[in-house]
Amino acid sequence: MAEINSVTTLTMDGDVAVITLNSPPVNALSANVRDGLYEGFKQAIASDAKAIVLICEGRTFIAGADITEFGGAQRGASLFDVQNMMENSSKPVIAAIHGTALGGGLEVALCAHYRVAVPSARLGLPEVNLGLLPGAGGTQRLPRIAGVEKALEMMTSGRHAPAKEALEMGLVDEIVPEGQLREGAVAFARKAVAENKPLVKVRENNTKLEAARGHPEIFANFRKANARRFRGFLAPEYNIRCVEAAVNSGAFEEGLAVERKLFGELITGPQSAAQRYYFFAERQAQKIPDVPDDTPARPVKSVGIIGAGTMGGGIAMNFANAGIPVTIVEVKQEALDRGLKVIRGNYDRTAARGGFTPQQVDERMGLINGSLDMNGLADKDLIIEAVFERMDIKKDVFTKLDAICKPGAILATNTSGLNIDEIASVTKRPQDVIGLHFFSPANVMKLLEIVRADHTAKDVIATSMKLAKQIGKIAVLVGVCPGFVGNRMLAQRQREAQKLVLEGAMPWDVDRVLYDFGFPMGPFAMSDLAGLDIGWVKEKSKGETIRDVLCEMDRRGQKTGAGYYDYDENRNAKPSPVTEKIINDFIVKSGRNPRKVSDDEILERCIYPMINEGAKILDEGKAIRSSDIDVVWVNGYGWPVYRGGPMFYGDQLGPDKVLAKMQDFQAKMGDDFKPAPLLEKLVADGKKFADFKRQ
Ligand code: T1G
Repeated sequence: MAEINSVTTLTMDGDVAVITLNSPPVNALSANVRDGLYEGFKQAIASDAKAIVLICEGRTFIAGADITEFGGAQRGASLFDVQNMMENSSKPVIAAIHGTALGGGLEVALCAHYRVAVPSARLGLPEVNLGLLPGAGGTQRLPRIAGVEKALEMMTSGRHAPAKEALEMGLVDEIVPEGQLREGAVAFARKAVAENKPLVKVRENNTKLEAARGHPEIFANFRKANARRFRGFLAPEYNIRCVEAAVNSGAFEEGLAVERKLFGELITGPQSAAQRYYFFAERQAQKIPDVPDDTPARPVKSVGIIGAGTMGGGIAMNFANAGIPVTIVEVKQEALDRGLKVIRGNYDRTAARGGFTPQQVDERMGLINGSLDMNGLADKDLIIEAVFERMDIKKDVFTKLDAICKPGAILATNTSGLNIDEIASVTKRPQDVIGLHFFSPANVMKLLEIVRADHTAKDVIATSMKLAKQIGKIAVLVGVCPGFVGNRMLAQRQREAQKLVLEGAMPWDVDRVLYDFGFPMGPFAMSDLAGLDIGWVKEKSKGETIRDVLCEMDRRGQKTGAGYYDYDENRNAKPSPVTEKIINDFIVKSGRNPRKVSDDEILERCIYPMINEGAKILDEGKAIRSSDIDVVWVNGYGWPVYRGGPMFYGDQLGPDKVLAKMQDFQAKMGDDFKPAPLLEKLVADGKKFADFKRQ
């Protein structure tokens, strides 16, 4: 065995040279790995081996370029030189794939003459999720091997295709048994030599490109079909242009030149910077400084849920989807029946879209039981309360749970902002109480705000963080304060949105500015969707707010065909002259004159107070780091990931600019814009939100 460098070895398995990478955690193509590959292939090609196998130790094959090296000085061997050496090798090169061959990793594998994989392997080009495109020939080689349509779908979705599908699309040449990758790859290599198999260069296979040549509709239709999903993002369009170049340019090198140019534009642009920041932000959020990774978690083999309403039902589905039996407790049979019927309906709709097989639906429904008896929860490992958002009701439920549940059971509340310390105070086991704040629809929304109360035990936190991953959620640990992180910051935006309308901005102006910024929907369209009469009481309504007036006129949102907007029969919204008159009358009646409000002012007044509130949240220790706040907003509130998150956006703007604008607004409009002390301190210290570390 020859050690090429600290992460690469070259061994001979009979007449087959085996280059092995071992660079944890994911064998990313760092400078060291590229050097190892370059030297490894140079030696293997020069050796008397008849074939070469590339394989990786650890959890996975190469999972891409080393993202931490982006933006840094170019060091080490060039990836292109490694790829050219592999492709032009006079000996068959076989890539042996396990785990995830992603991005640059798949691009390296596509320069091998053949690829073998174990059944659990997954392959993909997810660069688009980093605001990028495959920059090592992937945009030119994937369409040649998998076809144009498949390449467009894989490159713009970033999804990881399972080995079986990869075999069907020609990305993999053979599936070898799980746990026998090395043997299988060496055997394949020997067979290639024995059968004098051709040294296939993917770059030379133009058949599938020629089939697409002269069919620009392929691209036009693809763009049209995905316009909504790609809105605001640059990378998907750039990926499409590279595949177009592959089809329309005669030569591989021409297409490669387009790839390099567009890759260069993206990697130096703000969107990729934001999405790369966000990639690490999501992983950082899993790290709790005072709860070490090896903190033992409590077993959660059974779950109880109090309340079969929209939230309770959605929450139950998450656990059933993860194979964990759930008991939902309700007070009345009809409420229970209604809740279980809604769950069934949700599953049936997903099955109708091909998301589940009927058998999978039955399996999941089989894991969800209903009950009217809370005592049935005595032996459950985790109980989640999802009842009406009133403190007295929550306290009553927790008092009962405290008496019923076994020692060591985790008692969680799904409150979206009530004081969890107060809820825990009615139990003799506050250390077992935690907040698990799911977002509606709970079976769909990825975000889970895990709320740490004063006495919550570390193993309860560790268990909840681990469980979140198990049920496919992205968890962020936050502290107890009104509205926690997400809703607390949202309140700032909602307040300003309402105030802007009372000054003359129309609801559709505010919505347009936030929609163009990248949010999926503005606050007023959102209110119309949810219904303006949530929490509105007809008997008590005195036309004191614009919402009151709208509801009194039976303009309660989409469901009544009118709210802030007017809706056509297809629920398409359009600005309403009725609402405009109501608003202007309202402003005049309050003794003010409507004024023209600029788009910039709308954006700044909706976003800057959120960032300012984020600074308060950090200062109070209700979030561990600024990037956690960004993970909450991207996953729970539709903040466009290509802007990183509110705190990242604040850092891009410059905290000094945010402070100056807040001070300007405060001078004009009062203490709603009072700068957070931490914001002032960071500016004084010339620091960014990302620099903030809790002492
Ligand atoms: N570079 C650097 N670090 C990486 C990394 C990468 N590509 N991928 C993962 N890590 C780190 C991660 O930060 C974490 O670190 C640890 O590995 C485990 O990751 C030229 C331009 C592979 C599916 O986009 O999707 O190739 O927090 O917690 O859940 O065309 O990581 O422990 O310190 O996510 O098991 C394209 C990105 C790059 C794949 C594993 N590749 N990675 O998931 O573990 S661009 C990607 C993933 C590129 C070329 C272009 C996932 C995973 P820490 P993890 P996991």
